[in-house]
Amino acid sequence: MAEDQITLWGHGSGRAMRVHWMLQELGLDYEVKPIRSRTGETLTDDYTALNPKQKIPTLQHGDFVLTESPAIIAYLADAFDPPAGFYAPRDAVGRAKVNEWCVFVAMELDAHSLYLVRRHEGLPEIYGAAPLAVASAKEYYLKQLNAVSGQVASAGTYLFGDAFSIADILLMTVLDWGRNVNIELPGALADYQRRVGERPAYQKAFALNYTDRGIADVR
Ligand SMILES: N[C@@H](CCC(=O)N[C@@H](CS)C(=O)NCC(=O)O)C(=O)O
Repeated sequence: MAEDQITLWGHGSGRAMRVHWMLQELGLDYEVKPIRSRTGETLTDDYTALNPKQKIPTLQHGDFVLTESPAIIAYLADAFDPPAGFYAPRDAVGRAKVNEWCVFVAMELDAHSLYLVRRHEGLPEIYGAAPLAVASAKEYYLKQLNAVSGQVASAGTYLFGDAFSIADILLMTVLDWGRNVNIELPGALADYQRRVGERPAYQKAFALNYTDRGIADVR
């Protein structure tokens, strides 16, 4: 299974970036199908059979198909041997703590905050403009970030100290997204964002995922 072909469907979005980045951290070879959201490319019969949600990203690993970016990177952390310095605990308590941060980032910072801003400020023609909801979501995002600042300040370099994990991948992609909608970060998190942005795997993934945009446009 580990040596089966890996294919990543998705390009140009923060959620696809998470999967590119994890594959780069693991040093894996993979094929990219560079389809994008809202181009019609996710609506074809063939793609809908893979991902009925008609969204990106989707991962194929041999015959195994998986959607949802947090689930995909968690699967990759389980299915492959983590490189030195990558925290991918195999015990229940360790996994639960990583999962706790992953769910927090995916729910509180992504789904309940920035995705709301994206839909109701960035895509009003599809989802409707809702300025009050957008302002409230931005405020909520900043409030929730306090929990993250505290963890980074006490843990050290990454969310779990010196070892990098999938929770950092999720967090960084959300911080980049927040920066992209002009939400300035508190100092400790701005430093974290700079530090994480120096990882070679992040930079390789960024260049692959955002081929038509410079790094400065998103970070
Ligand atoms: N919860 C999903 C969200 C996937 C998602 O919303 N992808 C966006 C691009 S970032 C998409 O494909 N949107 C297309 C659409 O809504 O039509 C994940 O994390 O993978």
